[in-house]
Amino acid sequence: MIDYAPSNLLHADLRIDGDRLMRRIEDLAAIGPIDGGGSCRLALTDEDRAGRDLVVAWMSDLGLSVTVDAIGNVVGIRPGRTDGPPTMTGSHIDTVRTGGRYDGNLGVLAGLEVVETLERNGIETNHPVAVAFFTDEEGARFPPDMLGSLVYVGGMPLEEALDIVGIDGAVVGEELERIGYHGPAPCPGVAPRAFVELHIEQGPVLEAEGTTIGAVTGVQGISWTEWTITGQSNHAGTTPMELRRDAGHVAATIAVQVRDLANRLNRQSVAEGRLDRQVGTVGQLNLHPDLVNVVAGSATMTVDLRNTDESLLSGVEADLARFVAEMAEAEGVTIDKRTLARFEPVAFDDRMVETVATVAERLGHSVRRMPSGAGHDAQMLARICPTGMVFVPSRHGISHNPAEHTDTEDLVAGANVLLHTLLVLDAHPLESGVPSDGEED
Ligand code: HGY
Ligand code: MN
Ligand code: MN
Repeated sequence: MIDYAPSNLLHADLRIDGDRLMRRIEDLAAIGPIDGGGSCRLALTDEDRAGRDLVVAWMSDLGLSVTVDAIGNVVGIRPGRTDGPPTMTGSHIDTVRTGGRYDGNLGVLAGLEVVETLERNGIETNHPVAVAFFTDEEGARFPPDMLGSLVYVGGMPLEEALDIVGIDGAVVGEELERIGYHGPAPCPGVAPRAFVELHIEQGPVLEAEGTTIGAVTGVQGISWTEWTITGQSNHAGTTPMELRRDAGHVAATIAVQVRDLANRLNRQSVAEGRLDRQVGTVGQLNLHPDLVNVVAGSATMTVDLRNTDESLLSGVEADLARFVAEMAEAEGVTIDKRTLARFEPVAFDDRMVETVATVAERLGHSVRRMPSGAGHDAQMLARICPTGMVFVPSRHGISHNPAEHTDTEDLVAGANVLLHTLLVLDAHPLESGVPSDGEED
């Protein structure tokens, strides 16, 4: 285990410049602005391009060598004393339609702030330091989520990703060309020696406990499916109830069942004293022809199911599928199901988790270990290198909402934990993919 006693704390008094970080956060938030102070920069839209161009300009201004790969991932590298794989940090700058200003952006801009802090203090690291933003982390326009980092780590062939059709009919490869980010660097990308991502928690835990830093232990499993229900459009006034094949009724019933399944499983978990919690969301629901006086002939909806326990998540998927089949039989409709994303739970290397926790304590912050309810690029990088995450609190646990907020002092605390975690990882050999017990290089 890394011995992070103060004597080992390199550059113990080094801190990031909070004002500089906040200026960059505000400047990026101003791209694709929406009411309430958030941003809308859906992946590969013009707004995403503008955000990308701004961050790439900042990378270049900092003297980083910038590469763009074939799925649009952007990596800026600051050289170290030696060549070889970088210690990497980063996240995403694409947003959902109702995005806040910190989701993803904090991790990328704190990475730039770490680089600028090293530059301005004349600190040369042993290894290169990389700051990355990955394409389409949200998956809201082009599913699955974490698409760019998934391709980066070799989890999806590039050609398959380039062919993905979005919710608006656009195609990933064509949009990358259109915005000028179909880059020359090959996919999969270079495996970093380690990856650490700073992110807002997007949930209520840290705030409720009055804790500043989360040392993230892993990411829960994610199941996204799209259901297309085909019934028969008919007259709302003349069609007797028993003759209807109402796709809208089936869709609504499925949405209620998603909530009931989650609640039922959570009651059982609480009764059995387990910590797992099921969540279920119907985020998209479209009826056709979507008119007041027509029984819906068809419906398309999405179901997002998540759990930290893979067997429970699979069980909920199976329960829902059975329920949908019974509903289809009863209402005389047909159902087509398409998987949009399916990722099993990910556990981060516990020595990375302990490094984040130890650094946070050494910097005087309260810290707790916790899983992530949201998906993150880190869950993909964990497939190819030792990976950890740093969380900071979200006010009222709100995210994917322009009201998303984290106090400046917490943002700065998180960026300082990121700075010193990267310095610890730089100072320690990472043979066989894990921090060693603290010998110097
Ligand atoms: O969906 C998620 O968990 C993330 O925001 N992409
Ligand atoms: Mn995010
Ligand atoms: Mn998000």
